[in-house]
Amino acid sequence: ERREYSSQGFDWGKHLVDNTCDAVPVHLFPHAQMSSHWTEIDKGMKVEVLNLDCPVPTKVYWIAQVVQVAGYKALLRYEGFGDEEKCDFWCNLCTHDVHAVGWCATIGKPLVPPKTIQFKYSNWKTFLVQRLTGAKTLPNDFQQRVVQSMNCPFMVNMRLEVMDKTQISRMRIGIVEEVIGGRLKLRYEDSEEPNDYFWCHSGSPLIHHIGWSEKIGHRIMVAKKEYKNASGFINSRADLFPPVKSVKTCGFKVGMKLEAIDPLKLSCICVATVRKVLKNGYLMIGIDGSGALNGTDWFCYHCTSSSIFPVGFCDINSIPLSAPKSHKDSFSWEEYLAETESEAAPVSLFNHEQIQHGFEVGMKLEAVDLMEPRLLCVATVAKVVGRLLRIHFDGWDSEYDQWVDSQSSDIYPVGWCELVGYELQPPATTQAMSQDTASIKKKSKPKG
Ligand code: MLZ
Repeated sequence: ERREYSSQGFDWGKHLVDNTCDAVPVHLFPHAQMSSHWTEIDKGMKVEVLNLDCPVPTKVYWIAQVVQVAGYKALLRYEGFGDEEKCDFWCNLCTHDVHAVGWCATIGKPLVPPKTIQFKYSNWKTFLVQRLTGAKTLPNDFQQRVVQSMNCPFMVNMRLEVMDKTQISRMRIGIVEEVIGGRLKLRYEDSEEPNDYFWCHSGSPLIHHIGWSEKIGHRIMVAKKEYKNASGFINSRADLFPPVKSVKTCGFKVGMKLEAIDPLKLSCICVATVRKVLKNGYLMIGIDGSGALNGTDWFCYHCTSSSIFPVGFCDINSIPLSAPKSHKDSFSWEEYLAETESEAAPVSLFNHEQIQHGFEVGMKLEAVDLMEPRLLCVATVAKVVGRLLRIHFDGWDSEYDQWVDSQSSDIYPVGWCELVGYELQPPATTQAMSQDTASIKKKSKPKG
């Protein structure tokens, strides 16, 4: 069942046209519904779609041509309008009211031309035959594929391990309360607050199967007894989670320096240190000069993570490196390493996998605000550095920007929220912005 949201009157089509922007194509998001089928979708193809310009009380359909594709959405023009664009309309191709050409005939529904242009032809049949000869349409089983692509192996009441948002250096037990489009709404099992949730995608690196922390030697806040037996809930098994690259020997050593995305301020890449080496290639990374006591803000990254980089990465890629406060004015890695008597983690230890992704600066998408992961927002690719993307939230200060991997499961195509029935946060308006800049967010814990 889909929920309907108004998204406060936000109109993706208008936003794209006003800003003369393209959207990131659906097939660039490996975790997104219909991703592997989307290369077949192109402008010029024809579909049968609800006729909104027809004075009858029942649903009738007409043929339309795809003028432009933006994520899941398409700009459509009813056949018969010729070059006239004034009645073009945006439509999510994955909704129930879009079908392959031939669908109406199959189920015995008449095709009815829009009222505005009804006078134009006396023989619509001949006109359509002409227009449809050789035209591409959707695959016949398009609707079934959409339904199938909504499947998610995670179920309500499943127990798993999830990062503790109040103390990111440890895990906690979470219970799946709701699944929307592959995203999970999790409740911390031990939490007493009623509306205390954490949202993430089922492919997120922040969740693991029950038993994972114990296996890799990570901290988890839980009584040993509860950890093993829970009644009424299903303990998640390892095979539900995306496999991580296995590493035979992890060369990272405690004390080695590196550069890392700050998990609490994702617009910054910071000077960081390996604080702990766990099993199976997992590391605890601390941001230098962060000041939190007892390593409560250390963060668990896998050694193959695309969010950690060798010393010099920012410099090579002209990204400002965030140095510890004590070194803000002039930072040099060479001096810093000497001063702290530490060594840089060797470049060979990092993930060098090149990804051909196709994301380009200026393209629009829907992105999770990871500081408040309940929020899915209108966003733009602001920078591309190899496989790394800088995501900007439309209308918000660049302080809110986030560095994410191009294969992150926290970014989605335009129209995704509409497809799965989730609220989309529209761009901040200037008015809302000025209220907000009064309290520009400093480092804070991720919220629900
Ligand atoms: N009002 C909150 C939420 C900001 C959400 C921004 N999303 C891009 C704040 O200002 O912290």
